[in-house]
Amino acid sequence: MTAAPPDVLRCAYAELVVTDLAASRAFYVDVLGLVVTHEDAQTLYLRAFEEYLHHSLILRTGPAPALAVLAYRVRNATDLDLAQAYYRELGCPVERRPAGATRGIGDAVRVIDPLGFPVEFFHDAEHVERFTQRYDLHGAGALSRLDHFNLDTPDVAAARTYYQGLGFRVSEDIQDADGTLYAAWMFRKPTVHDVALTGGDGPRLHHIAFASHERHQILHICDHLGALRQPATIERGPGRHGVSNAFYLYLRDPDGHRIEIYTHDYYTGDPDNPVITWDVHNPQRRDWWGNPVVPSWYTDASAVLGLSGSVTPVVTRAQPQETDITIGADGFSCTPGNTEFKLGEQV
Ligand code: XXG
Ligand code: FE2
Repeated sequence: MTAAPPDVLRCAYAELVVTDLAASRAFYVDVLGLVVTHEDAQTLYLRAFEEYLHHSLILRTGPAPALAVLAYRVRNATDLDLAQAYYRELGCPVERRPAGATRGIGDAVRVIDPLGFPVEFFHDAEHVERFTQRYDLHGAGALSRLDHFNLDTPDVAAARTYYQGLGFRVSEDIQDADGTLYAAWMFRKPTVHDVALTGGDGPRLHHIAFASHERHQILHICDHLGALRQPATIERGPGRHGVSNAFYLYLRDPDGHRIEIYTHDYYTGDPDNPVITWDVHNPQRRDWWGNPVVPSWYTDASAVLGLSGSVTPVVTRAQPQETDITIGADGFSCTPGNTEFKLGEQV
């Protein structure tokens, strides 16, 4: 590569295709409490309480559930030219989009990245009121901001190399003694991740995650769903992750898109932030308390669309899957008594 990558600030928004906007509104607005910046008959533009850009989530009506785009914000408007040249050199489809092509978003570059995901880079965006101290509007389950994307991709090592080229650093990963990579967590903003790469058939969207400030907000969302008699919306958790140390909850929206609520990971911004590698046999890696991971969490994910809106075919993972392995915290089996989970220097 001779072209320089754009300077990515952070994950910024996702657009999901949903089949019943009223049902989606009931979930994202009435239960999760996201703020509506704008809505029309086809579309909802949502943000969390601390966000001042126009939206961090777009829900658009369509024939079948899918991911339409993942968007990263770049530092300067000039980074869009860099993005265009960078992806052209990679041989990826590239599209320049004028300001307003997406409501609230300025000039942008959209690509199909080498992993097959539809990705947008933008800098300018409309500012709206930041509701940080509008406590009169915060519910008990208030969400503060978008935290990360999680992507299913068949070859995690190749995906890690691609994201490293884009300037992302690894915070944590899951490997086996042969060096097979099962998952990697990568960041631009100084948290554990902006994007997680999960080994699986892909490209598919595993989940998007919103951060809350406190654990009690996550617990309230569980209670709220219980009171609505919708416990099946809760797929996994609440619990404490091993990777990231965050407190978590995974929900499935009315179309099956997976949404994580996430809080209390750690600062990663120093240049020598240590990488933590977990052995795939460590039963605490995905749940610190050793609770089972439901099989659907490993198998289910959302289809992704190409730039023209057609569904992208999925490539099967050829390497071993976590679900094939004897793992304690995945609900399939356990290796009791095996305390030798250390890989290299790491926990
Ligand atoms: O955000 C995350 C996750 O990628 O959703 C999953 C942090 C940790 C984990 S894991 O299940 O590996 O603990
Ligand atoms: Fe996550």
